[in-house]
Amino acid sequence: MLPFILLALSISSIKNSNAQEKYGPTPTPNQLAWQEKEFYLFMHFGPNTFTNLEWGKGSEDPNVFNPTQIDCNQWASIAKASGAKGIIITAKHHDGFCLWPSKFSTHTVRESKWMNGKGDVIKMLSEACKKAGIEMGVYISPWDRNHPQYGTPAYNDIYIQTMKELLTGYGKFFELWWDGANGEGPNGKKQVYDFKRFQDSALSYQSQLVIFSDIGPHIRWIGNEDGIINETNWNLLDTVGFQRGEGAPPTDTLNRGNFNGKAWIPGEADVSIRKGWFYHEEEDNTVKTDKQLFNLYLKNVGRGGNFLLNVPPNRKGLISASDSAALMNFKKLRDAAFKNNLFKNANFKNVTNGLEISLAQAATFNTIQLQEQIKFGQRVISFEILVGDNKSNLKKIASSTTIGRKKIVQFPTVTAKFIQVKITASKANPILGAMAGYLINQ
Ligand code: FUL
Repeated sequence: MLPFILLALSISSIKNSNAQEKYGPTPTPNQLAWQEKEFYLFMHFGPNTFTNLEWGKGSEDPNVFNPTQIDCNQWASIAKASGAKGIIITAKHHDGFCLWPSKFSTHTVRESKWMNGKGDVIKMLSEACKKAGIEMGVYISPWDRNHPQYGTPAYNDIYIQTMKELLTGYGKFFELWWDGANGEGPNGKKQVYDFKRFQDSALSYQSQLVIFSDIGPHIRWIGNEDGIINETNWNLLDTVGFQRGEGAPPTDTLNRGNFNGKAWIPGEADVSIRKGWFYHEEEDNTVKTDKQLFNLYLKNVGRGGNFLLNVPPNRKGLISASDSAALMNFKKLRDAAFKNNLFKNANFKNVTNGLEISLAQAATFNTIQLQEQIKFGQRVISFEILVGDNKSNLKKIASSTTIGRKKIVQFPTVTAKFIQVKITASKANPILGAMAGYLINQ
């Protein structure tokens, strides 16, 4: 193994980084910017909200879509207040219903009585997000159980036109979300998707987009809908020979990435605040608590991924009070947990196998946050944390694998003056970024 050159620095002083070499696959600037968002909301909304289904059949009467008090400013301001950096909306789910009056479908808001057929949820939401100062993304389901051309080559062109309409008509989106489900259309046929053309077209309309699917190209599914990423999490994935949906890599691989994967494809953890993805009144008692959300945050953002939390608007077209309260309290928990970095004024020293931190006075903590400067690639394989009064009197309190963009490690509360982060295995010289210590009440 190469000798370690550690650039382990306090949050306020990351320097010298440009002198470093890249190792292995590295993120694009768009992927780096995406990682910084950390947390944003998902909103499933459409006919299913009103029919109590999760997968609409596509044959629903468009008139079922009738939110009586829709207020996208409420969605955006709740998202903003919760610290979410954006909202990704199901512009079109598997039932094919378009939340905007698409020219390429006859199953849209235009065919409904809602706002006399003059409504456009995508327009309303894009204006609300702009006003609130958050970003927006779109879920455009390739599977379409309504479109008469589905299952024929013509549908691939229609899907591209549909994307074009959305991606050229409503300002910039940060993310495009492709679901892996591919069932039958109204004529009983399955579609052979031309994902290569879909991808090239989408990026030709908005080059800053990051595209999510089971296998990227930019962001991967984490293999479950529980919001939990594996403790070992490589931002690398081998995608050659795999497909979206049924041909995707095993879920366990998606959950941890590939150690030697050839492409940089970090994980995004999608999970619903409620049991289902769409709003169902009978699931009002399944809203996750602020503590449950915080624990998920530790297991997704704290393991180097992003957190996409689904908060579905109800039949009125509003975020329910219970969901909003959980979000506000989740924000308070995050703020309280990460307010006081106990290593803020510490002395950091790079040593051959890691990093030593000396505090002026002993501190009491139970959480350490580590980061790698991922623009140089992901390198650390495993590490240990030792603490004591001084260097000659150390006790191991934690060990873990991989760091990536962020690793939050928790352990029983200790009081110590001296902390050692010992890198026990690494692919190349580790280049650490910000490091912090916290006492989190749980
Ligand atoms: C799944 C879909 O089939 C669900 O309906 C939902 O949209 C979820 C986020 O992705 O695969």
